[in-house]
Amino acid sequence: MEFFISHTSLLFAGLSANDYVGFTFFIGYMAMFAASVFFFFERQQVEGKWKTSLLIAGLITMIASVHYYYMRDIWLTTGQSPTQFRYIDWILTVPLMCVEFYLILKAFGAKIDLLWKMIAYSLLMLIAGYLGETAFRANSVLWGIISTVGYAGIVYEVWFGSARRLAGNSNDPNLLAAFKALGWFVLVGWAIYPIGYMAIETDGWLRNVIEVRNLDLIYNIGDAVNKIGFGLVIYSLAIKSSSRNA
Ligand SMILES: *C/C=C(C)/C=C/C=C(C)/C=C/C1=C(C)CCCC1(C)C
Repeated sequence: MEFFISHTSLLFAGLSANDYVGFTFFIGYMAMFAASVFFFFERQQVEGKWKTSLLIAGLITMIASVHYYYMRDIWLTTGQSPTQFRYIDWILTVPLMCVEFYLILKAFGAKIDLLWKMIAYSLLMLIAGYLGETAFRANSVLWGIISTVGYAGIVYEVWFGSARRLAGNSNDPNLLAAFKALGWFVLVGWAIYPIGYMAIETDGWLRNVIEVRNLDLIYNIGDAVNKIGFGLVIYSLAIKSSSRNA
């Protein structure tokens, strides 16, 4: 009991009133936890194949929520960026977001190759980004550029590539609207991350504009918006498509 009390007070002593980055770790954790509960329960409201899409949406926010649980602690106890946990989270959740694209396009002819291509781009993007933030930080610009090639591949696929063509040929206005919304998440929502990355102190291009402490602030806001927002687009498509056929 004594341990419990001292542990709790230690935890809360660690979140000071002006630690805005710490706030976003807590908000991100709880928001993504709540979103997972929502997506899992709402599976009952949708039919057939949409249950899988909602399951994946819930897994994305749940995986993130568990990582935020650890990241909060690291931030509070050390004040350091929890880079390893951040990238472990991304390397699981970003490929799952590619799975969401594949699942909604499957009925309109998407082949498994499309999924592998998008996963390969994500891995290139995330592994290069991780190396640039950690082992090869002195060359973070170079690794950032390599990472951006992977990111550009995903953007190309969604805006101009085969994914875009399948959505365009679907003749399903609900699908097309949801696909476009997801495309904006990838183009604008995901662009938040390279901006955060450029705050890296050694040679980040924006290191004199954005404080390093804010890198986590930027990543935390980006994660909540992108993971919950992405899931909500899938959810609304699932609801619309289910009631139309019911
Ligand atoms: C839920 C997590 C998501 C959607 C994470 C997305 C991450 C990115 C789009 C990261 C991109 C990066 C670059 C394009 C260059 C610099 C390094 C990264 C990894 C921050």
